[in-house]
Amino acid sequence: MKDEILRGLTDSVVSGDVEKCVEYAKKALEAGIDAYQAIMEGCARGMSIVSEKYEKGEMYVPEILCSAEAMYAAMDVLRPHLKAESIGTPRKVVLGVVRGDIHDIGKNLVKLMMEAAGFQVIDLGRDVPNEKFVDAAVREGADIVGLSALMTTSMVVMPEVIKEIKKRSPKTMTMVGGGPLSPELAKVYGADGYAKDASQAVKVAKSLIGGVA
Ligand code: B12
Repeated sequence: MKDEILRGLTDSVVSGDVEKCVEYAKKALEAGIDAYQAIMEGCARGMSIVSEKYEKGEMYVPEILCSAEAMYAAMDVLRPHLKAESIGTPRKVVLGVVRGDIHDIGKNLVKLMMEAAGFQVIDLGRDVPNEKFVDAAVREGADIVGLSALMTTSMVVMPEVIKEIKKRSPKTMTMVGGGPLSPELAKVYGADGYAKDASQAVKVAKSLIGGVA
């Protein structure tokens, strides 16, 4: 039953069926499935399949955007049911997609998971100019700045942003993520942390602020 519902969620994200996705999200809640599990093992898994299918030439851009819509619709149903974790004093995370890059589906997933874990997320959106990250880090006294990039052409601005944050807001930790990034590259860029997906992002963020990883 549980597996069937999670598979239903995944399949309806892949097929971009908003109505079905909402239906399965409601079914998940009725069946007592944890909202976090439904998002990660239902919705996010669906988006991973979509990315793979795109790479293989089995799906095209308009279909991918339908899948994202379906995923967002399910997330709207599930979000209020995420168990808000307490991490003591709310920690601030400034999050955004770097300059020149409009891929924000992954960043939005990271935001949702971070909020569910008790972080206060200041979302700067996508195609964010370098100075906007730095200004927000200083203004907000951010504990962490999370930078997302999905393209090899856009990720190259990350070291510039990180360097400037270290200069103007030395206590702020930085973490990076997105398809072309890797732990090695994150180190080269001077980031304090890297995560390959949204649930890892939460673990890494907690370890950066000295919480339980
Ligand atoms: C969807 C998509 C689009 C959509 C974006 C819609 C949107 N609002 O996001 C649209 C159609 C608009 C688009 C446009 C383009 N795209 Co595109 N797109 C994709 C695609 C198919 C899927 C990306 C996605 O959403 N994946 C699903 C999410 C859930 O996964 P994710 O983003 O990786 O996020 C997870 C992790 O990476 C991590 N994470 C992400 N961010 C962060 C941040 C932090 C701090 C942390 C810790 C973790 C973390 O956690 C996330 C959740 O688990 C990828 C292919 C791929 N395999 O990735 C190409 C891809 C990224 N696109 C590509 C390209 C080239 C483009 C275009 C230039 C195409 C064009 N010629 O116009 C434009 C770029 C426009 C621009 N200036 O940005 C290339 C990039 C190649 C490169 N140079 O590296 C890819 C890889 C496809 C390819 N193989 O050619 N694209």
